Amino acid sequence: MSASKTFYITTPIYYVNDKPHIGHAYTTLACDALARFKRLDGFDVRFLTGTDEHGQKVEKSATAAGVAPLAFCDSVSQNFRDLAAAMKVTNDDFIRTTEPRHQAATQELWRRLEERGQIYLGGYQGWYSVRDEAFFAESELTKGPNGEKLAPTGAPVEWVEEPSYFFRLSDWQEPLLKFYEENPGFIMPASRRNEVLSFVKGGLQDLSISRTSFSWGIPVPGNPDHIMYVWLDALTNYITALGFPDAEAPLYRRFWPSAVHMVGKDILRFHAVYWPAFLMAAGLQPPQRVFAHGWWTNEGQKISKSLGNVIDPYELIDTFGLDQTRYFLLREVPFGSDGDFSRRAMIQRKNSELANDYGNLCQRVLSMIAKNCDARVPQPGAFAPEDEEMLGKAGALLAEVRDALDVQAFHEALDRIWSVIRAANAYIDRQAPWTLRKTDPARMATVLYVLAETIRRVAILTQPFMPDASAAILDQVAAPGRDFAALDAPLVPGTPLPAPHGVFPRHETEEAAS
Ligand code: ME8
Repeated sequence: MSASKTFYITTPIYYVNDKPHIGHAYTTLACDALARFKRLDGFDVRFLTGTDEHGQKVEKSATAAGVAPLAFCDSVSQNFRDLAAAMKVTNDDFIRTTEPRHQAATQELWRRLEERGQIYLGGYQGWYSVRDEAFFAESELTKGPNGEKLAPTGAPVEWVEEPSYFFRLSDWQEPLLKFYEENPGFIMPASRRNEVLSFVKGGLQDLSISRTSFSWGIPVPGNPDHIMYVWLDALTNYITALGFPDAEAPLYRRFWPSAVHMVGKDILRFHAVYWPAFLMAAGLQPPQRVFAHGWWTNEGQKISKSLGNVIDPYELIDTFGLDQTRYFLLREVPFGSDGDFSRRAMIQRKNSELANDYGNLCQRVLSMIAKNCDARVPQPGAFAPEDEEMLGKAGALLAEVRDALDVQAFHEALDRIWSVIRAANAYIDRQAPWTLRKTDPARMATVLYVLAETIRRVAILTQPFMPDASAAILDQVAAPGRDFAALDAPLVPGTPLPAPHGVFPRHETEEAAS
């Protein structure tokens, strides 16, 4: 493995004011698919997720639950950890912002900013939304039905007047614009990049980065009356987890700044404006990419606790299966766009793309081999042009999937894979090995070999998306290796195969039949 091929992927760290839902599951699964893909592709990968535990929102939730903040954080953070495990997420680390390592890193970042003259003490007067943990200018506010002032996100705002430290964000407008210009792939997708560019071009104001009116946060070094603004605290997690401030820390040296931060579009500004500004101001390098994906709705409605339509990821996994859920979330919506969850669409994809297209292909080929080829990898004869064409399509797939995932286009990667699955189903129908069984058994063996080899290649590439089903398929064809280097190690004729079994059950309900 080449040491230069490193890949650092992060999820947002989730607030512990709520239990995990489909939106959190989505971001984490997307990161997991990428991390798995890069590992199979020979990269040295670091994958981080975790929880964001400070701030007024969490403090209020703990008070409402009648529990001390840390005890509250302990239990909700554990829910996020458990969900990651239930989804077979392969994160290497799970960070909590209440850990001592994080307090040390955040205070050190503050000191560096202060040493470089980037922080000054002033007073803050303005509107704050606790739900967004963000300050808003009067001009950004809208009016609610009763004339109350609302943040652009629809969250209520409160007037805050308190002493505060400020970060000289206004100094970073030009350096940020230059950075975006020189790194066109920093903000993805392109539409979001334009949004950020026009925000920054509109002018940046200094940012209030400390609070005094509550205490659940990291103390400001040298002035413990202040705690740090929760976003300065939270963003620092990405370097804490690599061992910052120790510049010699092996993880920091290996993985910074190769980071891809995966976030929802709601928190793009914090990641694409404030975070690189903090880093540059502290003399550190900004990350490689921030990808902002879209927003899920439920059967056409905004997902919210008050509407009672929050989708529980455990329920999805129980009802539809883990691999099916992973597949659906990454296939249904072009990554970056908003998407709607509907049971109908979920069942449709589970039945037509997984059970019919992929599942039936495997089942038809493997049961024919079990019955007619002595349950061994068949011995092929010379390949006909149509065989070469089929194998060629399967052989070209890695490059296509790699290109798609380099720009986080999960839906496109899956679409490419499915075009090969469909081509294989068309090939089997055209070649009709069930007829060849009587007329030309040698040709049947060749056709079945081509199909088994195609299935092997496809299953190696579906591993990042559907790890369990793909592993079961690879077992059933006795694949000699599992990573992408093994794509070039074809099935060995004569190898005994285990008894085939289906891995993509149909979803049998009244809904499915309707
Ligand atoms: O913002 N559709 O945490 P958070 C898609 N702690 N994704 C969704 C979603 C939906 N309906 N709802 C949530 C925070 N998400 C901060 C982050 S990072 C340094 C600090 C996902 O618990 C999406 O990734 O509010 C979104 O950005 C994230 O959850 C917000 O999680």
